[in-house]
Amino acid sequence: MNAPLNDRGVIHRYRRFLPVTDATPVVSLSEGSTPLLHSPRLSERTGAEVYLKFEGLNPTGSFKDRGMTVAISKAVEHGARTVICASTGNTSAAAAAYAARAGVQCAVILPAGKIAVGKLAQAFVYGAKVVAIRGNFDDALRIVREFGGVEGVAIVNSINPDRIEGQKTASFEVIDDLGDAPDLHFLPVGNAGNITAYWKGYKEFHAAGRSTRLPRMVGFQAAGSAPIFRGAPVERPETVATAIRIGNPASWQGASDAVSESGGCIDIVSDEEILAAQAWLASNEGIFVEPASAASVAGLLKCLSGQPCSKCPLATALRPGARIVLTVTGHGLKDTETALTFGGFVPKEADATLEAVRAVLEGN
Ligand code: AN7
Repeated sequence: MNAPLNDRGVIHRYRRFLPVTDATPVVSLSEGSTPLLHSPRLSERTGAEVYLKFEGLNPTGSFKDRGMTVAISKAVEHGARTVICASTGNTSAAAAAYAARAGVQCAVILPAGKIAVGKLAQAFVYGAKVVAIRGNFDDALRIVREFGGVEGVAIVNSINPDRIEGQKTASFEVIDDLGDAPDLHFLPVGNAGNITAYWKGYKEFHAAGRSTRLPRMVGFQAAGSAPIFRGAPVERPETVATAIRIGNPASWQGASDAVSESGGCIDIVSDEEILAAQAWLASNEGIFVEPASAASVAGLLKCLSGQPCSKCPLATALRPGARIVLTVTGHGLKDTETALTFGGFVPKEADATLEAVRAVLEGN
């Protein structure tokens, strides 16, 4: 029902694999169908074919839009008048936008002082009610869970299975673009919903005969926020990549299953490695992603430089013809403050003359 002419969103594209019916009002901003960009330099460095799934090109600038179109559509179908989420920023931006589109209220609970400014601006401008708690993401999610039974309120964190359903469409797109699943799939891990969703999507398309194989799933956590890697919740998670500053992931089990079933692993990258990878990707491939997103690239570079984790599946994939996909989850414009601060970027001023400008360009 009601798929307007301009709706090219993930529900429209993959309806048959999603929990929607003719009774579901489709709330979409034409998310998904993001580019799978070939990376010439990473391919050269690995000897394999490396591709970047650039999720920053979704309507609100991150992969969260895929899950949100399904979650909000289902919430509206079930009569919700308010949606609520805890967030490190991107979920709140997506929830606020899709709630606005649906004409329902949105409330977002955020860790105070730890949200990239672009994401905070999105939540406000899309019209959400914003509460910044003196606590971290894990505290915010604990509070949101308590709204579970409230009449007319739908939780749109990834503990809502409709979010995972929508996010699995990214795997479908990778398979549709490559003609098969890749050998390896790298992605950042925070609350672990995305790695859970990708693995579900790969398994479903494989079962449907749309791919001949399954990839090994490799997830990267920030070293200061790495509960799955360390095997225990982290009480005070810290990282410059605020999107994945999470100490007790809701989809921990899903991530563990994805790596054990696929023969992959969870590894860590330091903040320095994350920021270096962010700068490298922007200045070498022309792709500006936020710090959390650069964790997948940092992970690949780390594995290549000879410090892989003990179970690293990369060795088997470093051969001509092997295909490695890295998801870069969010746009660099979300968090320009971090990029400017850590890059030490300040424009050099000059008088408004040719000579003065040339002198600056030549470094005098
Ligand atoms: C850019 O917005 O958790 O492992 O509340 O924004 O599925 O959590 C964001 C997570 C990676 C990690 N990259 O994904 C939130 C939130 C970016 C992100 C992740 C997030 P999950």
